[in-house]
Amino acid sequence: MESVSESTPPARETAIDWAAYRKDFPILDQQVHGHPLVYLDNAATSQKPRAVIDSLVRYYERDNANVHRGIHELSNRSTDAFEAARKRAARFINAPAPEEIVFTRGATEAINLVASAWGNANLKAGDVILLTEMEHHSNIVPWQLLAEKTGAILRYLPITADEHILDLSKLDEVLTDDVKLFSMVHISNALGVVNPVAELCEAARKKGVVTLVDAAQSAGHCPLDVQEIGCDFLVVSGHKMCAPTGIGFLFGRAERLNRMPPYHGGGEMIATVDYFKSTWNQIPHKFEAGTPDISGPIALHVAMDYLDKIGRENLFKHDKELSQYAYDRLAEVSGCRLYGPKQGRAGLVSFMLDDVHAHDVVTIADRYGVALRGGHHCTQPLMKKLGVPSTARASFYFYNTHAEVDRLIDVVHEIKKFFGS
Ligand code: 7TS
Repeated sequence: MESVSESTPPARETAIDWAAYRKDFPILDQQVHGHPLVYLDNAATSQKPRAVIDSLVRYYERDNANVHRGIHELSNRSTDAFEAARKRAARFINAPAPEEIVFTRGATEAINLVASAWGNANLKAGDVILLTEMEHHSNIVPWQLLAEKTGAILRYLPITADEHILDLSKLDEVLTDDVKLFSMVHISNALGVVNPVAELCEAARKKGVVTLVDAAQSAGHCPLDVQEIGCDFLVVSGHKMCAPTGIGFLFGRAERLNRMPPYHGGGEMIATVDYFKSTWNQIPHKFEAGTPDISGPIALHVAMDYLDKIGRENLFKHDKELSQYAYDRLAEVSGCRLYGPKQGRAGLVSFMLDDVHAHDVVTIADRYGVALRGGHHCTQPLMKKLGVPSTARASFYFYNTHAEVDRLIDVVHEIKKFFGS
C-alpha cells in the first residue's frame, strides 16, 4: 500500500489573479488631472467593490424596512439580513457568539462606547489606563475624556527610537498593579507597525487587566481571531475593508458586555420603560439604541465574504510585499526619511522628503493622479515623538500594483526636482 506522503501530490500555491480583483472596483478606472488614478490612501478608507455597491442598491430597491419592530415581510427580510451580518461579523473575527458583536458607526464610536459604558462603571481616581505611544486619536481622546471624569490616569508603553516599534522591554515597568485597562492598536496607521497583540493581551490578562485591541487597520488586511488574541474588546472599521462609511463593530466578551450599563438610551435598547424607570434589553441590543444603519451591516457582510474569498492571508502577504517594495525603493531616494520598521511592516509607508512639507508632497502627487495622505494622521503625540509635524503616507490594498509603486517613485523624483532638492 502506498504511504500517504507518496500518494499526496505536493500542495501547489494557486496564483491569485489580482488584476481580476482590481476590475471589481469601478472607481479605480479613471483619470485624475489627466493621469490614471493611483489610489494609495487606503488606510484612510478603502475603495468598494461592485458587489458591495450593488448590495446597497439591492437592499433599497427590494428589502428596505426598519428592523426588529415589524411583523411584515420586508421588515422580516431586513431583520434577517441585519442579524445575518452580525453572525458573519462574529465568524470574521472568530468571536464565540453573535451577541458579542455590537454594530457601531466605526472604530471611533466603538472605543467611545467602551470608554463610556465600561469605563464610567469600572474606573475610579488613581486607576491607570495604559495605551501605547502610537495610538490614533480615537484611542487616546475617549480615554482622556474618561480620565477627566473619573480621575483615572493615562500611561503609555513607549516606542523605540530607531524603528518605532513597541519597546517590550518596558512592558513590566508600565503594566503595574494599578493598571485597569490596556488599549492598543494592532496595526499602526502612521507607521505600519504590526503589534504583537496576543502577547500583550496575555501579559495583561495575567494581571487581571481588561484589554481592547484597535483593529481598524488590521481587520480587512490580515486574519483576525479574538480567541487567539485573547482580548476583552476589539474594534473594527468597515469602511477600511471594502464596506461603506458609517459602519463598523465592537466585539466584547459576553461577560463584559452583560455587566456594562448602556451607552445610548432610546428605542430598541430597552426591555421595559415606564415614566420613571426602564430596564435593558439583552446584549447586543442594549448597546444599539434607535434605528441602526441597516444597509451598512448588509453591505459589510458582502465585503467580508469578498475579502474571505480572496483569503486574508493572501491579502496580508500581498500588502506586506508591496509596502516592503515601496519602502526599499523610497529608501534609495536621497533625502527621503522613512518611519517605522525596516522589515515586517503592514501595507503602508510613511516618509518625508528633505524639508518639503508633507502637504506639498501630497498636493503635487495629486497633480500626477497619485492619491497620498499627508499630515499627522490623527497621531499628533506620535508625530511629536518622531520630531516631525507630519509625514506623507502611501497605504496599499490588494488592488494596488508594483507598477503603481513605481509611479509613486517617479512622482517623488518629480517633487524633488520641483523643490530643487
Ligand atoms: N484607529 C486607527 C488605527 C485608525 O487608523 C483609524 C482611522 C481609526 C481608529 C478610526 O476609525 P473610524 O472607523 O472611526 O474611521 N484612520 C484614518 C487614517 O489613518 N486616515 O484617515 C483615517
